[in-house]
Amino acid sequence: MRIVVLAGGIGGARFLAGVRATGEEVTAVVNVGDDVTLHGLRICPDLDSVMYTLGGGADRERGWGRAGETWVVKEELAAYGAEPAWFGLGDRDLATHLVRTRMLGAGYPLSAVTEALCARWQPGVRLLPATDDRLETHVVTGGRALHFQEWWVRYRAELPAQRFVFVGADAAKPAAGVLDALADADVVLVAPSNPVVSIAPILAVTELRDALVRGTVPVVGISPIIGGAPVRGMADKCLAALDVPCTAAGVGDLYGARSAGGILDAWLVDTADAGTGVAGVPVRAHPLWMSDEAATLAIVREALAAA
Ligand code: FO1
Repeated sequence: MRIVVLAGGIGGARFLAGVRATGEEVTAVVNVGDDVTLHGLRICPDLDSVMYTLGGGADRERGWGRAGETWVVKEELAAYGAEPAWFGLGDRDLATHLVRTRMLGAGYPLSAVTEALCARWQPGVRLLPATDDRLETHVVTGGRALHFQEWWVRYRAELPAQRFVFVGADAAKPAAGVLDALADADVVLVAPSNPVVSIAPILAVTELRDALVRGTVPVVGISPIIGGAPVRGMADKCLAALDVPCTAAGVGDLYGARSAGGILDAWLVDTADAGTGVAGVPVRAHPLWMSDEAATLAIVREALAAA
């Protein structure tokens, strides 16, 4: 069976470990809206979180960056007063950004760069960026726009977001391989990632979203909200900016039923949210805590059954 997963970073990586455990052929279409250029290097947080986590190199509790990381270069940068000091670049992580930046500079698309980096990490799933073009999430707050990373890392998402703008989305095309993967898939899963800053920037790539909506491949979403709270991260602050209720129903409605121009054919909610209704979308309740890979695999099997 061919499974395509739309995913963000930390939650997406944990979910993908369960999808990989099915032993099926898995392609992850990963958010690039978090990507940023800092200190002259192109950094792709969600692609790297998935690659390191599935490749066994991630720092488990941090959720991003490398295990066994050191921060000597970061300290040296700070000694020079080289801004931004609020974004932590680890010494091991830097090698990834140096290789990526050099390959991008040589003209390779991000999809080829990702494939090259994955040759080392062997994540066990195929990683594709949603687009090879520039697409960056900027946050409008207090009448000005901040790059997502500044809002998220420097200000811990404490500044009230009025709007999220996916800069470049209008011109962005699906990355090489994405449309073929969607066309050949037996099922598409929407990972329990942040719906606003991880999944929405993927769906902002118009041809990608159209391929989902107009395709015949069943799309099953897994709720990132359990009992009215995000499993991890700050989805609640992001949803608030869109006036979307921080509930399993709210996110299900945000994605919408395929029959109503949305993307969902089925919606998986936690047992705490059993009875959730989403217009036009069959809902199934199943424990959604990804406490370990076996639990995540059970969630994936339930999603495949829903498909
Ligand atoms: N998150 C932080 O909270 N602080 C950091 O200093 C930080 C550095 C960083 C470096 C590389 C990278 O790939 C991710 C990094 N992140 C950091 C996480 C990142 O901001 C978020 O994980 C994603 O963008 C949100 O999914």
